[in-house]
Amino acid sequence: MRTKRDLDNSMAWEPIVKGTRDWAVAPNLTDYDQTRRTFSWDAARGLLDGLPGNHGLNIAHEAVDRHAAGPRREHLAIRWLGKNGEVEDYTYRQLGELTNRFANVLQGLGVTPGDRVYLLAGRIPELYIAALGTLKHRCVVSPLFSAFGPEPIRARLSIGRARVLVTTQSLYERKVKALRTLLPFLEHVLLVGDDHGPTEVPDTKSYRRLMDAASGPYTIQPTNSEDIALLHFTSGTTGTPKGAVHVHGAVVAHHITGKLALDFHDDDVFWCTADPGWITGSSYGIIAPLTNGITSIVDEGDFDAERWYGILQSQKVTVWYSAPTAIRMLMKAGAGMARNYDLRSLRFLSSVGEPLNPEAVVWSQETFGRPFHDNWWQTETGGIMIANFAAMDIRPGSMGRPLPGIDAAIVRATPEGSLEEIHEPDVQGELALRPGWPSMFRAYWGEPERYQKCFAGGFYLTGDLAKKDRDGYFWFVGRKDDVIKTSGHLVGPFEVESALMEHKAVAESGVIGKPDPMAFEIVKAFVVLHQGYEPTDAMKRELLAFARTRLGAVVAPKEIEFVSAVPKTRSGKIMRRLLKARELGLPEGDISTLETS
Ligand code: 6R9
Repeated sequence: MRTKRDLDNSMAWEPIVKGTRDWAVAPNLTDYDQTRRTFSWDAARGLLDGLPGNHGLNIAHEAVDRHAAGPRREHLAIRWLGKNGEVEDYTYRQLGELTNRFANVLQGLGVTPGDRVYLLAGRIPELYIAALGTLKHRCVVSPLFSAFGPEPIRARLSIGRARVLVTTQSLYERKVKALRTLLPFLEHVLLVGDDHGPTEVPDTKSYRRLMDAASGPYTIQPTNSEDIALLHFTSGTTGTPKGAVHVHGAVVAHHITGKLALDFHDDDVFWCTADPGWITGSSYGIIAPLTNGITSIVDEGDFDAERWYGILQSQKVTVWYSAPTAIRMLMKAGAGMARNYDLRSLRFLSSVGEPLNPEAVVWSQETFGRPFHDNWWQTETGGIMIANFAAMDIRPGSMGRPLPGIDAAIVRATPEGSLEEIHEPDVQGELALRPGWPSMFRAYWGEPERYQKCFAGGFYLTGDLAKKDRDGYFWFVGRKDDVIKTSGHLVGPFEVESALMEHKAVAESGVIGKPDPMAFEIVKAFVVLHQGYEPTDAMKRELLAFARTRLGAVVAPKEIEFVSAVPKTRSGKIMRRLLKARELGLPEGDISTLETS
């Protein structure tokens, strides 16, 4: 299996040349250069309705109401597949009614536009209904991973000062109840029963009862395209999690990237495997397929190779959006398994979140007769920025080319401290984007300075290192900072270090992403123990369990190593780069600021 280190050699892979005339369905974008030349965001905006009476742009209107009132009203919007085999279908009309009810629930509780409504649940229908209903009521929706432990949940609820939380009874009891005294701003907790029924739990309200009592009609009030719609948390190297703020106008980018990068056509059955706790699961698991009026599959279950192939077959999925870790797990299960299923409905396969190794692209071409199309974006960009398009030849290992309307560049700092674009091909620098696309984040919640630091020289700086080849294809090299990508999830080392430090035996810790053939990276912690504590296997197990209880499985370290000291700069910053270099047996680089005493 190829890892990140091998990606440097990947330009040597044979391109996958796709025929341009034998399409069963012609791609939406057939001539890249031509589309780039003629593209305008105004024209993309023109593909949407806007609220009746020229009352602005609201994501939920574009995603639900305009279809519920039009020729696609009886079209299947969401098919939900429960983890125990249940199936629930929601047409655009039904989704319109249910999201109206949820908007009325918020209204009835006295929740007002701009208030934050957080969602903490697995992929259940109520999550999707609440998200869209929240947008109708012009509140800010913030979906959290249900796999988070209490600490990441508390931090995120506090940063955005959640007024409402929609969650399930069991998640509430396991993860939120004990935090309530720390969350005085959290006024309403709406619980979905574990059987999706009504609940009776002190200090909470029953989602089902409120929905049953709510009235059906709801008119979305005028919405400015700059009104805040989504708050999606991401991680940095230091400090608290960052709440990326997205506005209703972002829907223009969601919609057009669905068409151009994911090649949505009217009759598509689309399956985005991502959880809405991750931006992919919001932008493409909720918004983009619905604004395009197509059918979206939502699977509650976790990854399981047989289950996934079964879904592709039984639901006749045509467009599939997944992530490299999952693709590598399918590869591990073997191409033979895939051949037991009829996967001929699949037309377009796409991947995001981590480097997609060239081998995986070639494997999917051999196994499905279709290559995975890698694309690149971030929580901050709100939508796909760089992509391998359906009509374009694929260079396995490359992220593709910028979307029409997106100017991407490779930049570096000059000796004078300003920023310059690197025009020579194949030279590594920081991947940067010219601001101005509709789904660009508008702030980090409550942190204007942190936001400002992302911009310089007329660019948004992504924090990723990349190269651009002579034909304009972009190649991922690595992260500039120390954030960790594990199974597609960004993890901030500081959040993990802080949680470990709360254990009485831990004096210090430094956390890195250790390369992993399956998950891209795993979270590894180096730990210094206080005097009097022994670095035993039992202590290791205790710390792993402690971190897992506090942080949840996604964020907690998978590996712990005891060390006598954590290397730090003279100013006291943990040198995670050095820990990583040592872990990999690489040269330790410039250690001139390393504290030696
Ligand atoms: C959508 C999403 C963003 C970071 C990004 C980069 C990494 C995303 C990638 C990729 C290599 C790709 N990343 N796509 N790396 N190839 N195709 O993933 O958002 O969770 O904010 O992560 O993920 O490092 O900067 P987010």
